Amino acid sequence: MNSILQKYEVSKLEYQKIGIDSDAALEKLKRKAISIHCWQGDDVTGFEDSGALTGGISATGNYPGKARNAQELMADLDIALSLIPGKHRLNLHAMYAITNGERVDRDALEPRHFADWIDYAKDRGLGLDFNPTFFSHPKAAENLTLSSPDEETRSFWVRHGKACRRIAAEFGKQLGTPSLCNVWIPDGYKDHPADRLGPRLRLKNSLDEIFAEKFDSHYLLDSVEGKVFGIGIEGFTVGSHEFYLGYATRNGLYCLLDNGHYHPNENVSDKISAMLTLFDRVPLHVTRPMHWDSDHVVLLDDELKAITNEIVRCEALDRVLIGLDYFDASINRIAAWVIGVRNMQKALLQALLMPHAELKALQDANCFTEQMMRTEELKTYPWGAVWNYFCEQNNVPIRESWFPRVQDYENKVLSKRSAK
Ligand code: RNT
Ligand code: ZN
Repeated sequence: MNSILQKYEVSKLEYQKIGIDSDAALEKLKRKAISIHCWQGDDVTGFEDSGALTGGISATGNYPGKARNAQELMADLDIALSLIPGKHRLNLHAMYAITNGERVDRDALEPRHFADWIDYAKDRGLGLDFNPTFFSHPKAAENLTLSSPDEETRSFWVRHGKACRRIAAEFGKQLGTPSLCNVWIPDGYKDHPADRLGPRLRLKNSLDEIFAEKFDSHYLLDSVEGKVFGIGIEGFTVGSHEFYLGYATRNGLYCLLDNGHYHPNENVSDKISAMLTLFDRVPLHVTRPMHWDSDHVVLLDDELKAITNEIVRCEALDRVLIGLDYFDASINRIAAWVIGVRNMQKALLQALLMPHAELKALQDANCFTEQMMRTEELKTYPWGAVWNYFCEQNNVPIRESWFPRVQDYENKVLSKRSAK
């Protein structure tokens, strides 16, 4: 018997003593797909040659070897996927259209411009999610898109939103799993505006136009993502949380929560249960804000565990759609993917190995001392042994042994790429 399995068997007995079936936990973990964001691979650059990243978001660092085209991004993703246990989803942005040299503006994008991505996903058994790209474009230079007072600009972005929903619906149809199409816009002002209502009314009208076309929910799910502020847009954000929460509730859309988009003392972990009372699904962008929406690599920190504890406690593994959203250009980009996705899964696993029903019963009986004691003692249970066994079961390297593969790829492939 190998030691990974031996350690697992011992740990399994420990969990059994507190009423936890670790085999069942691993089954659930295996079935939970994480939507992996393609944009970590190239610092949110895309394939359009449209210049700098705009919209108040920023990827800092210049680690060598970033993907410069679709072939490189796909190859890099393959390395990451080979080191992550389970079957997942890939989250694309409109700026990753593959047009083979043809210049296609954002309002003219069609499903055929994503045919190579559909083939890529089909070959690997991945689902696809999607995002219109309302930034890094000449028509978004003022950080005003769907709320622009310039009608030509506003209607251009409305056409983009409509085009993207058709593309995402095609993903869902071809891959047999609904595609989440998430609208995030950078719109806002650097300083205190003279008019807050006007931009918000224009945004509402634009969304009404974009969401007028109805699609089968087996193919397409729609969400809107609010925010508190962006760099250079500190004074006012048109698409604030309450704007979108209300809009989504009234219009049958989902309201996506990005945990970098709230005031630092507000926690998305607390918002999940509130949203579950209103919506049948809650999409997330899991990231790591450091002081602000800095989109650092997801670590196994307290807030990540608080988020997954809530998902599992609410028995909402199938209702909470987990997507990642970070972009660190200062470290190896493939390692950044692997670290973040594996951490997301580790956090889910530790949550799946908790006796939630018993802890809830203690709360309802006002036994707060015992509830605290049990919660704290759980923290040193041997979930690491269960995680290692999960990696072995799913044929990916355990612990730090995945890293030499990334180093080898860096030496053989990434180091040969010149900076663009
Ligand atoms: C920006 C939003 C948005 C983007 C991606 C690239 O603050 O979080 O989701 O990060 O669309
Ligand atoms: Zn986000």
